[in-house]
Amino acid sequence: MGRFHRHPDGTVHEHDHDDDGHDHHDADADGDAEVEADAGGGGGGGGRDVGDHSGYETGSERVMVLEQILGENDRLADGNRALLAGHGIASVNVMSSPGAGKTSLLARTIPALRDRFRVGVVEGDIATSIDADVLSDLGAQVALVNTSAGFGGECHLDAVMVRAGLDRLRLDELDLVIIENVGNLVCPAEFDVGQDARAMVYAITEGEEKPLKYPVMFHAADVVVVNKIDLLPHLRFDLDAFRSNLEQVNPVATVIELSAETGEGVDAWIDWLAAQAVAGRSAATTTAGGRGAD
Ligand SMILES: Nc1nc2c(ncn2[C@@H]2O[C@H](COP(=O)(O)OP(=O)(O)O)[C@@H](O)[C@H]2O)c(=O)[nH]1
Ligand SMILES: [Mg+2]
Repeated sequence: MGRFHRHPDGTVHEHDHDDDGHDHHDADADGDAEVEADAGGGGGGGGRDVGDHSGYETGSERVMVLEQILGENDRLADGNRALLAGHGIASVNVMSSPGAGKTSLLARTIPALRDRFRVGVVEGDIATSIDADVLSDLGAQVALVNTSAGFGGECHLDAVMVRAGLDRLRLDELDLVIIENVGNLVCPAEFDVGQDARAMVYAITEGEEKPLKYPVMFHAADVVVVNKIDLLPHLRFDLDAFRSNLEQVNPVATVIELSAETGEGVDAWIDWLAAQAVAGRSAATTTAGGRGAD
């Protein structure tokens, strides 16, 4: 996950969560991406033209506030993680731009997993219950979190909002919680909500260059679902160029190409999710065994 950092000279950068003490290059030797944050007070771009940041005079203060908000969010996210782990529930945070196909994919996912795992959904939307209604009709427990209702219309879910959703699910009856985040290619990647894994749904209609333009999101993902491949014959889309762009930003993500519309490739996604659920279950068993549970 990206993080804003303020340096003694006033420059501001966004760093990977585990990344520390590095130089200010565009990408580390291990492929980790670093991103110039728009809040930059100095805007040092190593000779690269990163645009004019000189008008942004409140950069340092803004970053301090952001760090405090994110720090508090991380604390609450750890609470969500502990709550879910205590119930033996695995959780996946599904993120994408609006319309990439999150709900369509979940509508295929819930029936496919139903016989093996009890799936709950925290459905994040700025407004309406349209997606929540679609998924509840499939028999899943669904907790709707409208960010416009009491959460200021946020463009992402944070740990507090997800907790509000989890509190409305019967956790004792679940094996896997899928969080459909608010459609946005930037903000959701900044907020840990207590998930075990992050999935990103990317649609080929979005263009090959998106991993380079939105590296924080693509870098944060454990799995990148490449959706809408049924449209390949109709688009001027270069799949190899996309794969290469993704590789630059995130060389380790699992990549699953599929069509939520036709179902092609969806089995690989179901298998990936099932593996998450099994891992969550066995982690809970191990912990319970360690405590000498009967
Ligand atoms: N052709 C095609 N359309 C899709 C696919 N997946 C989703 N869509 C369409 O894309 C639109 C947005 O999908 P939705 O699941 O609501 O996206 P979300 O905003 O990410 O939840 C809808 O019109 C879907 O029917 C796909 O694999 N192929
Ligand atoms: Mg949706």
